[in-house]
Amino acid sequence: MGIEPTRLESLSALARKVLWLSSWTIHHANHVRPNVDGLKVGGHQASSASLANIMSALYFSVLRPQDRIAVKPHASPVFHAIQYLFGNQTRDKLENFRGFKGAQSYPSRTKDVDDVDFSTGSVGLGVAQTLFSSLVQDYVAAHGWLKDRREGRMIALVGDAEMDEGNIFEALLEGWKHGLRNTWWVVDYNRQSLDAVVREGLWEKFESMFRNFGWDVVIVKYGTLMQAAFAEPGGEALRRWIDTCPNARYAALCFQGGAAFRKHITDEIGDQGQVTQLIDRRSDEELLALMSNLGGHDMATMIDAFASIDHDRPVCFIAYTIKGVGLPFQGHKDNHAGLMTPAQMEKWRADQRIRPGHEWDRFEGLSQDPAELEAFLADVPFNREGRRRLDAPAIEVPPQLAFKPSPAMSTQQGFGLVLHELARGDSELAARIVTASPDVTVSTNLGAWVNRRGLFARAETADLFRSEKIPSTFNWNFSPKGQHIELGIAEMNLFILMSALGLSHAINGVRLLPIATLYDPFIQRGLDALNYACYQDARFMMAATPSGITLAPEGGAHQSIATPLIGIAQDGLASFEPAFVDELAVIMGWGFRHMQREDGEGGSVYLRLSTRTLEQPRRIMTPELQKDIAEGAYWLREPGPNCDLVIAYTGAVAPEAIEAVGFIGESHRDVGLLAITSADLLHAGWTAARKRRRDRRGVAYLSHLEKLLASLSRDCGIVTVIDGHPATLGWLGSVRGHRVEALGVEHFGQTGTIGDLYRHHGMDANAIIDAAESLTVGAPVRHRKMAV
Ligand SMILES: Cc1ncc(C[n+]2csc(CCOP(=O)(O)OP(=O)(O)O)c2C)c(N)n1
Ligand SMILES: [Mg+2]
Repeated sequence: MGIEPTRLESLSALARKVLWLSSWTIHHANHVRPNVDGLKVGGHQASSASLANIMSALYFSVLRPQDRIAVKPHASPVFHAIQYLFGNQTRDKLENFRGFKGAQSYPSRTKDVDDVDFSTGSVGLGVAQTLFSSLVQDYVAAHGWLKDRREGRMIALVGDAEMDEGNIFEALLEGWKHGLRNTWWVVDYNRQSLDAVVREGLWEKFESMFRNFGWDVVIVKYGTLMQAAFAEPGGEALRRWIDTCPNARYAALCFQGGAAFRKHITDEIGDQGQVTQLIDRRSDEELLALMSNLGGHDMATMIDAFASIDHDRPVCFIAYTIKGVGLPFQGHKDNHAGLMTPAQMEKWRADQRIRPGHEWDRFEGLSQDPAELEAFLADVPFNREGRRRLDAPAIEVPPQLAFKPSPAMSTQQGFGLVLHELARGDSELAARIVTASPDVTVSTNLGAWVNRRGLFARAETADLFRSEKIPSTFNWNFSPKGQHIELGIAEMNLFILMSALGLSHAINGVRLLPIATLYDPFIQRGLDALNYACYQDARFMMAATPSGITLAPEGGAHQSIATPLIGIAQDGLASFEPAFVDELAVIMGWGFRHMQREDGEGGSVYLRLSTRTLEQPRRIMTPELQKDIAEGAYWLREPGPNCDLVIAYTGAVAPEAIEAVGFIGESHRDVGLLAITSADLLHAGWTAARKRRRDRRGVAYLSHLEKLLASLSRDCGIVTVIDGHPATLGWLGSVRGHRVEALGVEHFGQTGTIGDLYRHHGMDANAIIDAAESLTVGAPVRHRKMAV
């Protein structure tokens, strides 16, 4: 091995340039650009410096167009600087780093212009994303869809403190189960976090853990200067001293400089002749350069380390680095938010031979011929095929999804029936669906789908129970053609897998339609990963079931109260809670289309389902009704001309609402019954309509809900009811100024029958009637007789 000297020179020069540009970007944001908020841009300079060399090695030499990378959030300026050198990022956006529409603080797929592969920001998630993206690549390849595209490596640049995030370990376990390949994690082992210096010996724990999971581990500790020094007489003693020096001490000495290193080493190892001479041969500056020459900061060492991998097993590189290397605060434990002062920057600028006013010039201050560097950059493999983001045509979705109806069913059952019907057919839509569940495949009604479509694994395994002819409802055959990915219980993994599957069109150029199933309350376990998946615009559908207190006997641990509010608030996720299965089928069809929209309007879909069996309406699904269901609401009973009361319900409480309307109707003839399939879309539509009117883009434009409520008089009362937090629908009164009584669940935990709990939480028919009476005048309404 060994890299050609001129190539090494160019790479090292570019790495220095990347360090300069990333630091200048941050400096500019703080000291040059007018900063009206007085906010300092912290948390970037030291973290970026730590990775500047490693990232330069990767982007300028090691990476191939098919590789995909998740960059540690605080190394975003390094990423942008590299892209700037490639000509993929503009000076304007760098000057506006962290500003409105400027380069993003953390690399963002959706907001940055420079072809970010994976967004990062919430530490730990980007790391796991690479692992799951590799599994998705295997899935796509096994189904024969990769065609002539080459397999890429999925690479994460990981902070050492980032490794504290539990989701990384959850992902490791899942990767091991699925025979992970083509994944590299490069740990920036600077032994510093945000607040502090990390524990001693962490690398040993990493090493044994990764090896345990079948990973190759490459420890990159010493740079070439160090290696040369170790070969000198006394070099071994120096190496021992470096190896035993505590993290905090090493960091502090890096900050203090060469003289401090000299004093400390001499004091600690005493006069040992050769080692003393080794140190004395070097000036303070040279000694600091030697001691800062950890593997991660040495171009040749990093290139060799990456080139040493000749297999497709996953690899963890533990690259020793110094946080803030090359900057005045290198190694200081407080440096996470550290910034150079203008005076320090001025000195550094002069040292780099960068003329004032030429700070953004791409090759300023480098001794190499600019034309040569330009030619070098033009030939970099990573950038050779132009824009890396791919696309795939949308898969056709039929106007109506079929299912085998029965007179009474739950939405959870209906979900299984719709998928079963798709599984029985041979549509392209069904071929592109890939389901996944965190150990709740059977209990969320995916069984029939899985029986027909099989489980995915790279190697074939038959269901032993089946081959032994032991009766079982489920057929668990694994094969490369399977379409269900069975996960362990960790919900974080489920959502990161959705994030990876849901970006397959952009990463692999192959459209997949991923569906996740899980228990509704456990959305909260994976919420940050769900948010992350939405943030990077991954497209998937999730069916969360059972939900609410409707699974009454299961008790508080499994009851979800807040999820409808999550459904409203989560950006990028359209949430629905149908009551009836024909509605669900409409929503799923709409959902598959929504997941494939590329007009800035598309997104992911959340179906909040229930195990409660309801009598199903017998009706014809007209195009008008379909449209209303997909827009979030329709009148199950139109309000009459003198309507003074509306009952608006969502989901599994439909029977209570219908029953209450029956009683109320005896004395209020024109009462309306509003079926709300999506509080989320209604709210979003209302907000968008107001904005449109304010912007004068449509002065008379009304949202779907505004149109539905248009005929009601101002003094009509609205009772809302949902098996979830009442605030989900409580805002309905603000739309046109109606008084509202919002019913729902605010407290955890009681077990009981559905009847017990609806009574307990005040959302049974009588509670709805009471709420209605409090909003109206007139004769008392007859109530449902209670069993004694
Ligand atoms: C989930 C999450 N929690 C907290 C943070 C805030 N944060 C950003 S960087 C950081 C420390 C990172 O240390 P390390 O991973 O070692 O990276 P370094 O700064 O050393 O490069 C923290 C706590 C975050 N971004 N995400
Ligand atoms: Mg660190």
